Amino acid sequence: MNSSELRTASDLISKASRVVSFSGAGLSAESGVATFRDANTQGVWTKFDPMKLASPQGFQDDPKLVIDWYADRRRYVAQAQPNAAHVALASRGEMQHITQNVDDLLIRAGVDPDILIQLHGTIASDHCHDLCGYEEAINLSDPPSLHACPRCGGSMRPSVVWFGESLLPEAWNKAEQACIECDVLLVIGTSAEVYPAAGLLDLSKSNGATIIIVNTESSGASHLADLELTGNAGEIIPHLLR
Ligand code: BV8
Ligand code: ZN
Repeated sequence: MNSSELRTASDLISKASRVVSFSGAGLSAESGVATFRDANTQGVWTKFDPMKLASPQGFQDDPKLVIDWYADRRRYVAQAQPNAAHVALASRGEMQHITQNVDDLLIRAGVDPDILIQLHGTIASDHCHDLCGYEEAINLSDPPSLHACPRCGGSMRPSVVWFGESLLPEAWNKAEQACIECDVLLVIGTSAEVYPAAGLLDLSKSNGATIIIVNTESSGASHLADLELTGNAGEIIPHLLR
């Protein structure tokens, strides 16, 4: 990435009236939270496929294995710190933030939960898999093991959207609206391979937004980029938003 691209991108953002960020696991990579693509860097889980574990089928097949996997991820997230990209995004109170990430690093960096859209839910709470409506906040540093819903006796599971599950309508509608209305969509650290979330990038482009991508490599969104800045989010985002 050269400095003139950085300047151009920074000018586009400063002149825009409505900037929305759209982030994926790469935003948290420099905080030590493994991405899905190289989830295998998370040691003990090298022999498991996240796509299998993050699914209702995986939970049905081996609920203890799935809950233990989330407990391990929760402990990782608890000891992780927001990186410079999270902090830079949090410094821009006028922006709206859409994330596929289930960690709480943007919130811990100071992003107002009211302007944060967690498309795939949050690892910081559990709810009843039998949908009685019971939910509870989780202590990420001391996560629960597999346990029954205290209200109906069903199974408690993380409040994330698993593969094969629908996204929450409220989050989806808010994200769609933001992508349609924004002038600049700042796409950070996503392979843009997970749908329907990745479809929001095409929607935003077709509604006239300028697409700026920050990623360490090309991605499923590269063909939509007006500008693609190659490098670490933790280094580039603070320059773009200062
Ligand atoms: C659904 C929560 C249907 C769990 C997650 C077409 C339409 C609709 C659905 C589908 C479709 N095609 C296929 C599907 C099914 C599926 C899907 O998309 N599969 C993919 C893999 C092909 N989608 C679903 O199942 C969705 N649900 O469609 O329901 C339905 C309809 C009606 C009725 C019932 C059902 C649900 C998808 C949500 C899944 N849940 N997370 C959990 O986390 O435990 S998704 C999960 O994947 C995470 O959210 C994670 O964020 C995401 C992976 O994507 P990325 O964030 O992009 O991360 P990735 O590792 O891939 O990439 C990281 C990037 O960062 C890389 O590009 C890398 O280069 C870059 N990077 C690394 N370091 C840095 C960096 N960049 C900058 N700086 C760095 N330092
Ligand atoms: Zn219940």
